Amino acid sequence: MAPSVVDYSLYLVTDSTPAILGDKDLVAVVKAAVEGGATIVQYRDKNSDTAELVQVAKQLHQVTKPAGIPLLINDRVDVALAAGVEGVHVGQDDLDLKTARNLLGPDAIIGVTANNLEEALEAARDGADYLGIGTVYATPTKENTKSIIGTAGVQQILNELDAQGHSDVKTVAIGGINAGNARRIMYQCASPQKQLDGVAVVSAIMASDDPNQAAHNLQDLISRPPPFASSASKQQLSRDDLIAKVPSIIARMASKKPLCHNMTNLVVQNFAANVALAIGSSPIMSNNGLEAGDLAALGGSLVVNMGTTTPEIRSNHLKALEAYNAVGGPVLLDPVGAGATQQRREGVKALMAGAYFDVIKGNEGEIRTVAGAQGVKQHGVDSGASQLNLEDRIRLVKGMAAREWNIVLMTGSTDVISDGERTLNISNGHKYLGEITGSGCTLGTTIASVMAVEREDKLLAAVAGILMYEIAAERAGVREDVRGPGTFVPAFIDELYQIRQESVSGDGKWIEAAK
Ligand code: 3NM
Ligand code: MG
Repeated sequence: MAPSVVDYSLYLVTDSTPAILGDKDLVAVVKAAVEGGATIVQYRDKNSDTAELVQVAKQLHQVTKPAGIPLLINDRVDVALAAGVEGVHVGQDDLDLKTARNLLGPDAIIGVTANNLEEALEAARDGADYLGIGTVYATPTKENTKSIIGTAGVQQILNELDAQGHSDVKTVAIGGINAGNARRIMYQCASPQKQLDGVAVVSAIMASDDPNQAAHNLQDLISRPPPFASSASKQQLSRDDLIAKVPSIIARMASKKPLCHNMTNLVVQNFAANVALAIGSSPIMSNNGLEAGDLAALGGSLVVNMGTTTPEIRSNHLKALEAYNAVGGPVLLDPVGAGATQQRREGVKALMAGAYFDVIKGNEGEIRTVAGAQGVKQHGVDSGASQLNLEDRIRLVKGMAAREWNIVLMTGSTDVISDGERTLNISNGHKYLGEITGSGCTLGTTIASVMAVEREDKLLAAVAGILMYEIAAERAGVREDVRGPGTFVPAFIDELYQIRQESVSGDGKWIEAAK
């Protein structure tokens, strides 16, 4: 079997320990997984004696060979030679790649574990056929892993492999991958130039009661893009052309009255519901993750706001996110106070590892915390600096959106928003927004409401929400009856309502205030 034609899409790594295999038979599990859709198998057994390893390897080979898929041995070139299998997988502490290649020859498949950029580049230079990149997410299966690199870490490696001329080396991600995240991991790890060839799993198949079904399900999940993937290519419109589309999108939102599900903090529930009603969406304020599946089925969007979060609320957020991600319902993360406490920093990490967000919206400090939550070094951002200039803000927002394959909005006197390719600055708004509670949170509600109806172009949807919101604030702020924050709030809700009515009646002149 030529290494170049190997299908790496669903890479099964075996585990014979009782904690994972239970009382199942190893060979039977592998057979079921191969029949279910595993495309390559690595026999990994850190405990058995050599004679046993060779014997089991031969039995496994009798399963994989007729199925036309490769069998590799973890670490042990001698066992691979003795059993006559297709290759080996070597970790960083195992026999080096060049020696393994000399022993096994040019046709053997040799893979290497890569935890960071240096290891990946070295293995690629030395002629690895594929890299097992990880640890993506923390996993009880292998507790002595070096570091958790997240999808961002994998992406950085893919990027650099391509940039340094190693686009031909195959790649699989490993660590904590299961049916709940495999599809998102395939999507979010990709760099624009190089995608993962597959995912490697241990427990998701080996610990399953039905390894055939588990493999079948995983193969099905990774063979198609996730429902939240952008369906349309990003329209390369000028800023003015993009903005000109906004009033008709607001009109569409107001006529469809989409459901906007808010999992928000205690302080702003009432205000957020009023803002949703004013702009023409249909709010539901529910923090119960168990009913999110029913709500997600109604075709609306979800706001996850960390304002008054607790571990219990976080687990409700994760349940709801799973439900919305499964159907592609747009979700917006508002990481309120993200960097302020250890609890919140951990909360952000857990949410980022557990779900896809179509939009992440926050102020400078919050966005910087989220950007760092995956443990990736932020270019040009000194964590000690308190304030970024506009150029650095743009670079951070654009880079993070490209990395997450989503929309990132950093609010401020000038808002910066990007989908990783297109980046816009918006400078509307009014100073009273900074003098009332919940103005950031309800901007999230507004954007999410628009996202529920504008699914093709997520950036356009978010821009429409920001402009409606900030132009309404501007109009309210200059009204004669508004004398301060107190009178501003009802005037603001009225202006949101007015802008909605103008848009619905086909009068889109309000958008001319965009700046
Ligand atoms: N190698 P599960 S993580 C074998 O990071 C292995 O190099 C890893 O198990 C690495 O799919 C890992 O059950 C175990 O999370 C992956
Ligand atoms: Mg090893």
